[in-house]
Amino acid sequence: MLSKSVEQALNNQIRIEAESSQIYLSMACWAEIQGLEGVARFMYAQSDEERVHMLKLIKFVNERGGHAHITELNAPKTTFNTFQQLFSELYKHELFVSQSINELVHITLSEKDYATHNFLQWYVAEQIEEEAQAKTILDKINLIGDDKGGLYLFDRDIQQITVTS
Ligand code: OFO
Repeated sequence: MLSKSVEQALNNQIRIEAESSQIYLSMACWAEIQGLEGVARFMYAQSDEERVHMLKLIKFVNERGGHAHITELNAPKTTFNTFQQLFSELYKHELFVSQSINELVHITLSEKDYATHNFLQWYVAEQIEEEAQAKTILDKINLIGDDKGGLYLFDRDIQQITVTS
């Protein structure tokens, strides 16, 4: 059984994962209309992945005697100045999500909720991967800068990155 504060914190994370999915969907749309198909595909996959993260939390809350709340979300940004900006925002967003997972883990420990603590370890591991992946991509795009040929190759190469959920 979940305590009220753990339930509330999990519901907050459900909203964050839903917003992450929308943010990456919006990034996918922008990349698609710029003609960078590989980047768009990567972002669509990221968006799907965030929805999986959200659903996992929803199921857990409902199975543990809580009630997962589906709420209104903040609208994501729709345009970006450059691909560097796009990937810099992706990386920053992943750092924010990691921070939020850490706070959630902290709450489960202070509530002595070891079942939820155990469940959240999957998210802790996932965030390590997501941060590393976002950082690798950001480093590459920073090297390329505005070079059109470099961007073309980057768009082709990003399709090789396998998305794990
Ligand atoms: Fe849900 O992991 Fe990215 O944000």
